[in-house]
Amino acid sequence: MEQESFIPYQGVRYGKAEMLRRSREFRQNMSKRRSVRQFSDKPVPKEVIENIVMAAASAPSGAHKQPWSFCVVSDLELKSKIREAAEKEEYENYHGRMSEEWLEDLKAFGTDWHKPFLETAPYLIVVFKKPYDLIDGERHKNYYVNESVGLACGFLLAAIHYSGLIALTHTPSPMNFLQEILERPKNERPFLLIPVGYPAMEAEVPDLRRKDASEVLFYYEAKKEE
Ligand code: IYR
Repeated sequence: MEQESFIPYQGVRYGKAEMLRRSREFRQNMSKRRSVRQFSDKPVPKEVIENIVMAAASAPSGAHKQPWSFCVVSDLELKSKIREAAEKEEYENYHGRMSEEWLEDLKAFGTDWHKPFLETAPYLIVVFKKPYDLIDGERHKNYYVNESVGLACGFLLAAIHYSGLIALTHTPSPMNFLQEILERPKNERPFLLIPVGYPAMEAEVPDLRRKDASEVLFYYEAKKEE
C-alpha cells in the first residue's frame, strides 16, 4: 500500500478576540440565509458559479474519495426538460403520493407541483453522488457517500449565500430523470437539485423561527474546581 506523504498544516491562526469577532460575524451572516422560491432571471457571472462549486468540492469526504459531480445547467432547453420532468413527478406527489400529514406540514411554505424556478433561475446545479468509482471498468466502492455529498452541499449553500445569491434545496422525487436528461455515467445518482440566482424583486419567504440554543445545543462540561 502506497503511503501518502504528509506536509505541514498551513491553516491561519487567529487571536481570541479576532476568533470571537469572526465566529459572531459568521453566525450572524448565516442566520440571514433563506431558501427562496422566487428567482430573477438576471444572469450570474459564470466565474461566481465556478467559485461556489469549487468551494463545495473542498468538503471533507470518506477516505477523501470526493464522491460527487456538480452539473451546472444554464441551457434553457435542458432547464425546460428538467422542469417538465420534475413537475410530472411532483404532480403525482401532491396528488396522492404524499401523506396528509406531509401535505399539512408543507402548507406553511406554499409549495405545490409548479416549479417555474427551474426555468427562471439562471443556473441549476445538479449534484450527483457516486456510490462507487469506475476505474478501467472496475467498481471501487466509496465510503460515507451520503454524509460526504451532504457536507459538500452544505458548503455549496453557504458559499452561495456568502456570495450574495439565493438557492433552493430542491428534491423532486423520484429524480432519476436527471441522470437521463444530463446523460450521467451509470455510477452516478442524483442527490440534490439546487437552482441558484438572484431573488425576484417581489420575493417573499415564510416567517419561520429557528430553534434557539436551548433547543439544539447541549453542553457536557467538566465541573469547575471550587
Ligand atoms: N419535493 C416536493 C415536496 C417538498 C417536500 C419537502 I420535506 C419540502 O421541505 C418542500 C417540498 C416539492 O419540491 O415541492
